[in-house]
Amino acid sequence: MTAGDLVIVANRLPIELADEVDGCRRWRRAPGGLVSALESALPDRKAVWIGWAGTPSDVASDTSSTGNPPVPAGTTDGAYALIEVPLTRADVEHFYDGFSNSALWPLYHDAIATPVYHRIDFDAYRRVNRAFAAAAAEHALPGATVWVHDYQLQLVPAMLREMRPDLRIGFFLHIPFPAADLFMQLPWRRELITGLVGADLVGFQTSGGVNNFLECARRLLAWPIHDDRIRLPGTNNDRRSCVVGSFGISVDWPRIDRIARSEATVARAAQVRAELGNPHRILLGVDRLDYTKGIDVRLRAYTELLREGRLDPAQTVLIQVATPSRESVDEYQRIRDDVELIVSRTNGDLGQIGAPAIHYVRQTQPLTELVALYRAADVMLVTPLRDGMNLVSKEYVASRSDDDGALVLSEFTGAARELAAAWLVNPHDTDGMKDAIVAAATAGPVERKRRMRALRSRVRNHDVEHWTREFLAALTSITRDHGAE
Ligand code: GDG
Repeated sequence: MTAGDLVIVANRLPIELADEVDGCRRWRRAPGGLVSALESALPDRKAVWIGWAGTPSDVASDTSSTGNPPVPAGTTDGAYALIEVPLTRADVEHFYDGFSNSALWPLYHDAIATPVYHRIDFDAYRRVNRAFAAAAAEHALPGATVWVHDYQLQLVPAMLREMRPDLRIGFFLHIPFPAADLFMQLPWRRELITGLVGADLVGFQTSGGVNNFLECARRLLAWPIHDDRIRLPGTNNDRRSCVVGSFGISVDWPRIDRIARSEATVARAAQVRAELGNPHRILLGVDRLDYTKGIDVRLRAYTELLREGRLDPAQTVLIQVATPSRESVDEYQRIRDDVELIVSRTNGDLGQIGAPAIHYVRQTQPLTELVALYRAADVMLVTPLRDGMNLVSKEYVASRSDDDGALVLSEFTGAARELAAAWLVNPHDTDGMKDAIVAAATAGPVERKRRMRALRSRVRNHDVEHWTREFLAALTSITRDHGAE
């Protein structure tokens, strides 16, 4: 049986089905920061990744009905083993679209959209979390480290602890943890908090998340809390603590830097500019098409600037890449409609034949193309209403090996804590945002360079490998201390 001394548990496996040139569908490595981050920590370890493969088990994994190949047992380079947790269509509807993305996602993002609480959804959440915990219990070697990821799996730490008390368990939340007054809405608030404190270490993106979580733990649990440590009940021998900390995630700097400096990328960036008619200023947005990302507010601000003549439509172009996301959830259909209405109105009113004011691309792009766009963009617009971290802002910075470009960044992202040299904006304040966009678009080369150098130095020294090392080192030292208590 496959077993590891480092077990990653995440909603998705790091693979995806792709149509190859020979017409066959094959599994390939899914690109993504988390995958590269964790790979940098894996070389010396026997690692296992547990997750869902992305297609419901009652439709898909069977080759005869769909033509899909079976999920591979490991990555092609043998870096780690893959264990699939199958989800049915009902699980996807209630656990994933339902409780995870219609209750937790909006609630944890300050209820920007109204969270929907259905008991049938939570039942599925509990059931699926138990299946993930059981898979981790089965595939972890004695005393192994298990690292559980994100809001879809908050019950896993306590469930796994009960099945396998010998394990060292860490949990990291990629999205914000909300203020206690919001969290208290949840009908299953105590169960979720208890689920999380099953871990030895619970990590958040920012100190705000840590403080909110500790406040909820104080209100909901009767256990003593000292500083960042919750003392759980138990006899002297098996008494343990759950430690809480902030660990801001980041990007794979060496990989992005390599792509950004390549001749092909530099040439592609120049080609993009030429194809747009060599405008004076290119503005760029890159986001999943999600209502938390503030795509609509940024497009409205930009349109007003064009209408008022503060930006010249003949000299300015905005590219918005909006990657399709969670399309079966109603709120996502609504934000898509809102964005597309603004794009078509602005282009209808202010664009010219062959020269639209907004280039809107609702398609997933290869990373190489994204990096070329980052290099071509004079101004990067990152304006979420709330975001745990926001990797796009850090990718932009990592791509600018020419020390040029201007980042406009929402204060409500985790990244804003680290990237203070950006033009910081409040996305609820349209006038303030318009002023910041104009300031970034008209800043002189000396100011752009000064700010970009400061941003680059921060991200270079705190890349994703740093994040992985810090989290795993903290987890090891906490559990070593427990042993000594
Ligand atoms: C969650 C939290 C936190 C986007 N479009 C394409 C593409 N992307 C890539 C970006 C970036 C990633 O997706 C998006 O990451 P973000 O951090 O910006 O946002 P979420 O997806 O909401 O991520 C967030 C993150 O988890 C990590 O902890 O920072 O706060 O919400 O890497 O480049 N990649 C490619 N084509 C696209 O079209 N290849």
